[in-house]
Amino acid sequence: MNIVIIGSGGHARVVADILLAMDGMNPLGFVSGDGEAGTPGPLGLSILGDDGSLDSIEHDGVVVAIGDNALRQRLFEQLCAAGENLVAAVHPSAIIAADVVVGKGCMISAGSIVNTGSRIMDNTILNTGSVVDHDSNVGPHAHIAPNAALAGNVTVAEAALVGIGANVIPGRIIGKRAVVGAGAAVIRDIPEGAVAVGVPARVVSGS
Ligand code: JB3
Repeated sequence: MNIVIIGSGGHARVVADILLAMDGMNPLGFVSGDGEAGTPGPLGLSILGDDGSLDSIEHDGVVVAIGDNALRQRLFEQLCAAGENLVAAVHPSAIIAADVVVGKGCMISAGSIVNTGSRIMDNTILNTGSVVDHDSNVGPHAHIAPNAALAGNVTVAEAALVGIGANVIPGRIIGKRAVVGAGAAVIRDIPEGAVAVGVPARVVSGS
């Protein structure tokens, strides 16, 4: 499949590398918010143009490869409405139980583990080395950052961010658009829109 990568920053480069490692995926290049068409990009791929140029590029699918959850959600929804095929980029080294549901447009990076009974909803990022243990739900447009770990039966709601190296004990709920800071240890539910940091994690704003 010929795939256009939406975005051209660091995250897009990681997604490009994943697509190159996958069987049957052929990344064509990047569609950028700020780059000039034809600009040489990383991994031998070029900037193909801006969002307006997508229609003129022959392709089979797209991946929105932008870290910011709100921007990634907006572009994902626009592209879905335009009839685009949002494909998942899943690194071959990720370990994903056979019954796990992976939604459209997800990025699952190298070394991630997703255990049985879990659901990874549309347009989520499971970043490098992250762990989603059994029966957990990661909502649409969420981001589990590198080396963050969710224990069993955790829910991460829509567009929430679990920061790098954070841990969440079994059964906790991270609310919509909440942010869990780097290295935090979540032992209580985190409300919608809240920012929680520390060990144990305490809400510092938004509730
Ligand atoms: O922490 C890790 C491992 N990765 C971070 C990732 C999750 O998020 C990374 O370190 C960065 O902090 C961040 O990566 P990202 O999203 O690549 O950030 P940045 O380098 O700022 O790139 C944002 C990209 O979004 C740029 O290429 C912009 O051109 C692009 N962009 C912004 N608005 C857009 C638009 N692209 C398109 N096509 N359309 C837009 O409207």
